[in-house]
Formats: sequence, structure tokens, C-alpha cells
Amino acid sequence: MTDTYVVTEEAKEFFRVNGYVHLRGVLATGEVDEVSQVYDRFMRREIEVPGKDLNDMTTGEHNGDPSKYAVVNVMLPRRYFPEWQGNVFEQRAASIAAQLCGEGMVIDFDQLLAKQPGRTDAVFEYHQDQAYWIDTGDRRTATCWLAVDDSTIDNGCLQFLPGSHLHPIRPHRPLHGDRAESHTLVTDLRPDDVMVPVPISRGDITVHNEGVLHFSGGNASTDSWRRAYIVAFRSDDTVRQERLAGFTHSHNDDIGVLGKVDGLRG
Ligand SMILES: O=C(O)CCC(=O)C(=O)O
Repeated sequence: MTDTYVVTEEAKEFFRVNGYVHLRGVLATGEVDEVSQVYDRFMRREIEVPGKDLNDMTTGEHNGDPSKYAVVNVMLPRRYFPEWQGNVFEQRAASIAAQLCGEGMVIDFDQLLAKQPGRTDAVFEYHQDQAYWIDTGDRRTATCWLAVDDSTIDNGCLQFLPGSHLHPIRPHRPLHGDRAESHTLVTDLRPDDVMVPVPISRGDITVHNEGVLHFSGGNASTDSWRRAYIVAFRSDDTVRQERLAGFTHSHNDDIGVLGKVDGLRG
């Protein structure tokens, strides 16, 4: 297979109208197997990730055994495992981002999110990613979310509110107390909102926009991890503005010129 993935006109239109899209078979079975092997090395701490860039998103714990965490969160795996830079997922995701959003899209961050079987508390609350981020003039975003395992309703697949990206960002509040206590932001559904679950197979991806409201439920399955590998693209200008403002996706970065604006999701 090549480094490109052809997005149909129908899929482009679906993304434009709904703020997300499901693309099938972006990685072949053997390619996902290779991703999975590196993923397991992160989970066994064979690849070193200092500090909170490997944490349990439910508890904030970061020095324990990841195989016991409810949601294993690795920020910036490509920083800690440089061999992943330019890997087949990054290449196909870059081609997809260009087809969906146009030229000038660059990687803003990457992330691993794995939900432990039997952890019904492994929930991502209703939110819009933009609520975590600084405002810039260029709102183009393609967050490419690869299913490393089949992602099902039972094990906590993503669920979207179609078209919500076409409206102003809703008010968000910290899940518990203030932002120092709880990094996680949450918004409320309105009476007419109908969330759409998007179960996808191993090797498929969803792509979502920064404005689309989404969430995912806990992992109620008894034996299936729900592992995702995310590569998020934004415009080169937006990423440059973020970095200038000290906006970072790592817990380990120095405070920038204007102070650290907390863009971390976990
Ligand atoms: O993996 C999940 O369940 C949530 C991920 C998410 O909210 C995101 O990628 O924006």
C-alpha cells in the first residue's frame, strides 16, 4: 500500500456537513499489528515516557502500572518513540487531512488512549476539543483517530453530535471543582441533541473537527481493551500561534513566552 489514502467526494461532504467522518481500512491488518507491538511497549513502560505524559486519565496517577489504569493516556508518543515519526499512519493521516481540509495541515500532537476492559468509569465526557484550545483565525482541524482494536459501543467507541461544529462552541466547565482540580472539561447536551455512536473496525479511522461535540462511554466489555492512536492536524499557522503563546500538548514542556496555556487533554 502507498502513503496516501483516497477520500471519496461523499466522505468529504459528510465531514463538511457533520464534522466527523468514518474512513474504512486506512491501515491493513499487518500495519495495525506493527502499531500494536509498539503500543504494547508503551503499556509495559519499555519506552520511557517521563512524568505525566503517561497517566491514567481517570485518576491522574502517573507513576503506576499502566496495565492497571482505567484510561492509559500517552501524550506525544512520537516524541518518546522517534521511530514513529513519518510512520504509515502519519503518512496516510496527512494525506487524509490534506484532502479534507486543504494544504498547510501539520501535526499538532499525537496521543494514545487505551480503555481497560471492565472499567465503566473510563468515560470521556461531552466536550468540544476547541474548548481546550486557543482561538485562531484558521479553524481547520483533522483529528485522525485510529482503532487499534475494534471500537464498539460496548468498549467505548466515539459518539458524535452531527453538525455541532457549525454552531458556536458551547460553554464548558471543569468536571470537578476548578481547573486546578480537574483538567477535564464538560458541556451539556440540549434536549434535542441526538448523539450518534460510531463503532469502527481495527484499522479504520474516524476524523473529527475541533468543533464537533463528542464523548465516549466506559469499557463495559470483559476482555477487550479499546486502544486508539490519534494524530491531530491543524494549520501550520495555528500551530505556530499556539507555540508562540506557550500552548503545548505535553506536561513536560517549559512555560512559553506568554505562559503555559493548558491544552492538555489528560
Ligand atoms: O478516545 C476517546 O474516547 C476520546 C478521544 C477524544 O475525545 C478526542 O480524540 O478528541
